[in-house]
Amino acid sequence: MDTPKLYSLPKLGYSYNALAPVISEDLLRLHHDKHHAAYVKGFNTAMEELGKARAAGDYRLIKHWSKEFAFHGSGHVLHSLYWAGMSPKGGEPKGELLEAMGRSFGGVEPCKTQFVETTKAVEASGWGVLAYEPYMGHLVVLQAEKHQDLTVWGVVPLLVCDVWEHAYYLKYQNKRPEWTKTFLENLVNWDDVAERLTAAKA
Ligand code: MN3
Repeated sequence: MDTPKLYSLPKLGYSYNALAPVISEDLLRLHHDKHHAAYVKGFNTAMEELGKARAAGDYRLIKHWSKEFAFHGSGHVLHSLYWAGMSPKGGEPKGELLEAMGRSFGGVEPCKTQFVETTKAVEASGWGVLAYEPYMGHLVVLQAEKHQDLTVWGVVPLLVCDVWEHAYYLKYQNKRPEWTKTFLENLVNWDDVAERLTAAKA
């Protein structure tokens, strides 16, 4: 059995003073070297603890470590995108991105305005996110108030199981594990899952 590789703190693509005066050197060092590094550490710890739980067959702390995994994992992914999404030179949207902004928002300025208004509306801590919604092919602006509530950002779902009570209660009542096990043993279209894995890696 392979052990998953550990995550590491990505290096910045520019020097620590390159974004000043918008982001000062002190702030960038603190944010990258301390805050982001803490997410990476937490992500790896959660991954290791989940591995220990699997090895021991002891899932008593699964809720805790799943939440830790989502919280630190999303923090790591979002900060990595954040650093990569900035450049000392700045720039303008062009090509395919420019066209997509036109289709989805009516242009660059409406997109930027919506981004500003959306992030203004984020309660307390959070993120503004410009994202690609693959089902309709739209660009969308989202606010992420609790990034961990959206699992690990950037993962590609391969298989999902509905565990809202409406999905199983008429037959399985409070026996959710029985529903989930039956689902996995009898219902899953593994060919579809495999195709999604291939597509996700392409
Ligand atoms: Mn941060």
